[in-house]
Amino acid sequence: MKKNLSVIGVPMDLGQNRRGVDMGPSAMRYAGVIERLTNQGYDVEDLGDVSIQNPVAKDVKNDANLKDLDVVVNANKALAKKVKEATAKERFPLVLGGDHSIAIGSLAGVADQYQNMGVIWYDAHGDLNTGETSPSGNIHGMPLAVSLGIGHPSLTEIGGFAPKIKPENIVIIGARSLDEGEKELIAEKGIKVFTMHEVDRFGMSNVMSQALDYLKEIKTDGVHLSLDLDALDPQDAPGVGTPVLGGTSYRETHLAMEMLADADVLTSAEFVEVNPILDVKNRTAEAAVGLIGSLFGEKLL
Ligand code: B3U
Ligand code: MN
Ligand code: MN
Repeated sequence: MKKNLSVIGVPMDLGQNRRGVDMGPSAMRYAGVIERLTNQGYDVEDLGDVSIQNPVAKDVKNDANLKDLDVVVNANKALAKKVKEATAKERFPLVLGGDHSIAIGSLAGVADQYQNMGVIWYDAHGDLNTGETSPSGNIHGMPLAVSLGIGHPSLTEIGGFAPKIKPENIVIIGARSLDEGEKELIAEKGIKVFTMHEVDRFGMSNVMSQALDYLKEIKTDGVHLSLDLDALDPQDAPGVGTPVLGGTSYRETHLAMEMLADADVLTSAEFVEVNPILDVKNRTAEAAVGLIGSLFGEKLL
């Protein structure tokens, strides 16, 4: 793993319905994320937060079933620029959300620098909707489709090129809530998915080994981890906007992070959907920061 990190906060909560996820970056900083990384010997530069234009917009609808499209587009353009700059300076971008719509900007920024990006999407959801298939019109349910070049052009063209990633370069882990249109897209594009069924059946260790082998075959030149805290079971991560029962445990997720650290393949990461208003004593932010610790090499002994 690169020894120089750039931390970028994105206080975005307009990609979904529940207010408060804009405080996610503060909650993770409060839980000590910068100190944890510094203690591991990293050179950490905290770039602060991307500013969100009109942060009080809400459910601004358009014909395309995309809520608050303009604000989401502008924030992602700004984020993509910061991520691209950090990557160009040989730094590892660590993005703190904010709702998952910000993955559009993270991936636009890294994909500018890596031609054959792998993506690990650790999430209860597929985030493979478009305005046409989305049951909610919430853009946080769409970033993976957008990054494949599928969706509204003002989203897919962020950064000036599309697509950002190839379907065969994606591994989804932890899925247990997929909409019909998402299932169709998964089948059509042949996207690799380890649902909770596979996690239960084979165990996290086996699933992560398979995921890492799969990405190795593809010969990726960079790998991005997009970790949605709702992948975890709501008992371990209650502070998320759309909790889904039956998720990965805190320990299983630590193991996944430790295996990623050992594999030493990641070039960027983001932790999203921490909502302190829905949380219990900052438990979800603390879980996120604990996981970040493992991802960046903290050991128990
Ligand atoms: N698939 C649903 C729900 C959802 C997606 N992402 C989250 N929830 N966190 C949708 O609205 O697209
Ligand atoms: Mn998500
Ligand atoms: Mn999710």
